[in-house]
Amino acid sequence: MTDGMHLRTCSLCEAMCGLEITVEGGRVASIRPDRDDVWSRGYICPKGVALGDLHHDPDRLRAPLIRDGASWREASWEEAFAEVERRLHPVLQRHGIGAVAAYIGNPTAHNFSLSRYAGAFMPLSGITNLYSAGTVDQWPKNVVGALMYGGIWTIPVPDLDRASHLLVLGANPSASQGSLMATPDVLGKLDAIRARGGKVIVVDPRRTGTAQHADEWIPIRPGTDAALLMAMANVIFAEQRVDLGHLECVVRGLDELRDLCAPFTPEAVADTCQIDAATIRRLARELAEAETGVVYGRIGTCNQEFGTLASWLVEVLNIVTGNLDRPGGSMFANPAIPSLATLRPPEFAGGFSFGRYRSRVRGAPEVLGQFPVSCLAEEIAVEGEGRIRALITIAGNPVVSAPDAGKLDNALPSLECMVSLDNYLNETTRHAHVILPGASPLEQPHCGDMIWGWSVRNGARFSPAVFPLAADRPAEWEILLALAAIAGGQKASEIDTAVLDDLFFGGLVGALCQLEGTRVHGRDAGEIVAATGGRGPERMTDFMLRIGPFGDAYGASPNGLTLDELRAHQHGIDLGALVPRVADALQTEDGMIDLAPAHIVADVPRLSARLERRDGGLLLVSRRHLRSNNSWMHNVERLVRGRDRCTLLMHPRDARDAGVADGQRVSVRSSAGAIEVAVEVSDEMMPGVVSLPHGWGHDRDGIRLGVASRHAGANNNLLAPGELVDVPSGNAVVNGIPVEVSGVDEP
Ligand SMILES: Nc1nc2c(c(=O)[nH]1)N[C@H]1C(S)=C(S)[C@@H](COP(=O)(O)OP(=O)(O)OC[C@H]3O[C@@H](n4cnc5c(=O)[nH]c(N)nc54)[C@H](O)[C@@H]3O)O[C@H]1N2
Ligand SMILES: Nc1nc2c(c(=O)[nH]1)N[C@H]1C(S)=C(S)[C@@H](COP(=O)(O)OP(=O)(O)OC[C@H]3O[C@@H](n4cnc5c(=O)[nH]c(N)nc54)[C@H](O)[C@@H]3O)O[C@H]1N2
Ligand code: SF4
Ligand SMILES: [Mo]
Repeated sequence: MTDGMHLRTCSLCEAMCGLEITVEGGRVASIRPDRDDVWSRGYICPKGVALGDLHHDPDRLRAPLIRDGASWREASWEEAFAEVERRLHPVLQRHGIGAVAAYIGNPTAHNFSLSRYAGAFMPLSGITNLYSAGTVDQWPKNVVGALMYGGIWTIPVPDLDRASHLLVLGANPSASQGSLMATPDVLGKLDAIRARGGKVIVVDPRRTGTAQHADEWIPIRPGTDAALLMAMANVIFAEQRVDLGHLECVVRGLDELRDLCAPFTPEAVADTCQIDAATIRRLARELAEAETGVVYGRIGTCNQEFGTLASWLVEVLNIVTGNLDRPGGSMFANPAIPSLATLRPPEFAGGFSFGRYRSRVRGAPEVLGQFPVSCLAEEIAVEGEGRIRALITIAGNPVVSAPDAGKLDNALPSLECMVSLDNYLNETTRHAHVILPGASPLEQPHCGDMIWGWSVRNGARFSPAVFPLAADRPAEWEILLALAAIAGGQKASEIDTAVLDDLFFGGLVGALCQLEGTRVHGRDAGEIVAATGGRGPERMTDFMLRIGPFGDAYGASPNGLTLDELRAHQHGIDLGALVPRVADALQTEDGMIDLAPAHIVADVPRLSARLERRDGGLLLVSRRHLRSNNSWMHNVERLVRGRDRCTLLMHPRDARDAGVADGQRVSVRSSAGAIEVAVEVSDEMMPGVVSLPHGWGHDRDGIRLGVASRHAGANNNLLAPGELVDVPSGNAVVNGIPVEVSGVDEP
């Protein structure tokens, strides 16, 4: 029944490639690019081809596992939920919901069910102790979006198709395929900028594959992008090049910004950034003079010492050069299906504030409702009132992906209850008491959720599941609802997820019918619910599409989109190039963009102090590889075969100084820990900086990852000190860690 050709969006990364998947005899026979896909037009990468391997992977869990001492037994879903209750309810009775925490991992954002129901899980369960991969990722962007544009997820995107000048900092789309910049074939788009006479510049301590598609590579000392960008702003002010263009009447704080930049002259920052002052001046002038120019910063500018300042200054430079919200500049996408995640949480109705409460052990301030993920280990390990005694992980592998990984690995066994919603028995889930398997990427429908919020064009597409989920298996949204209900105190045997879903959906429709500005404001919620068919994420998608900017608004725009209409367009619907929409995108209290938000400005003295610090030693940064995806795709043979990729890249001069030779095994040590890897001597690194991939270290006992265990690599995050965070966001610093390197065997 599943045999035949299926059109399908790849859900693995933001490129959202359209695929043609051929199934024969119940197995994936081939995966090819869909040349007629309106979005990706035939683009694909090797991971998309591996979706079949993931689906058929014998190690992928298909039934729940319950811990039995040191071993595991497969269980029915009823038994598994009963076991969750048996472990969780005593914690609730003794310590209350405050002793229960959740960790939400990255695949949540790429999963049809999880992305739409993570928002139901939190309020239904009553859990407020939330940790996520967000604080080792884009939390600085969320802080900046909230404070400048009024929305946590209001993050403008480079208009790659029309830009004539692109300055990329700390991003390597040749590996990552773009992040907070959704597009297929980024490199093709960079080439096109140059082909039409434009310029692409990459600022990165490593001469990456992306730099090879640029006009210029500018190496930078890790963690100093904020100083560079401050100096560029300084030049733009000093040379009277500020041009707000059509933003004049929505921007405030220009004078304060000018004063803040004043001390950061190119000469003042040059030594710190290791970029000469003349180059910094030129970078500023070229941006200001470009017909349409845009600055783009990603993980290397977030996961670092000054993540928020750097992310703020990216926006600042786009604004003061008049490039925000203009074609070819930095623009706001207009998603056809607005994500629930983009709705402002009620606790921030009156504007965003920070540090409303503090973490128990280190006193870290809350930022947008979360503590740094590196707090999780100590909140579990340190005894006392308020200790975390139960943890639910959802599509996350923090034992590999989060900083100070060793501490977390040691802390998890002390939990009274740990439940993981995950497809694998891996480094994190091996500590769980119950593992509940999610669907494979091909076993559920797919429809991009929040990713369309930062796509370089507007569009939409829906793909049905390729393989049906076995009849006895709940979908992931049902698992989330059941877990939420158990955490909320309900008995597992009495849970009816259909009722919970109706409650959640009805509540959502009711709230949006009352919210001013929505396309159903003032409408009868009961009628809207009755007019929306299906259940679960499909029903929610239909609703959000219909009330979205291109939707039929339940009859108000009769030619508008519905999910049925979207389904009929199997290759997707193109909704056109981005259009200027700043007034509509802004959700700030006064409808203005504050160039100098107090919470961010308060961190500038820390940057000034950084200019005084001399640090001559080696700094470690991270890197990604096209054939890898954070920690969880190393069990696919076709992606890991070939030479070892978990190597330390090191400049020849540094290798000579450390007395190590290409291919030699070395010890890499930081204040947090030590690992051993092979060194790869390469002048693609700038001197003084070494690079390791993250996501490896599959050498732990008790995991069930046959292929990955044979290509174990070492865990980069054993080296990341948990106390290193970007102050305004609490985001982890995993780039720019001081390390020492020495040989452990003969060269
Ligand atoms: N040193 C260093 N560390 C980093 C980074 C770095 O650049 N350097 N990058 C950081 C970033 S940007 C991120 S996003 C984080 C990622 O951090 P995490 O999200 O914690 O880690 P992942 O490796 O993505 O783990 C994903 C988990 O989800 C499971 N999974 C995959 N698909 C599904 C699914 O469909 N359903 C369910 N239920 N489970 C699924 C996998 O088996 C795996 O256990 O890592 C961060 N860590
Ligand atoms: N193939 C693949 N694709 C992925 C992922 C994956 O693991 N594999 N992960 C996905 C996820 S979760 C994310 S968040 C995105 C991330 O997408 P990107 O942001 O493109 O991430 P990286 O490819 O790690 O590139 C980060 C770059 O920052 C540089 N860098 C490090 N420190 C600094 C610094 O201080 N300053 C500057 N200027 N540069 C610095 C590094 O050398 C590296 O080249 O990728 C996504 N796509
Ligand atoms: S670039 Fe690769 S992983 Fe990303 S969506 Fe396309 S095929 Fe999938
Ligand atoms: Mo990420």
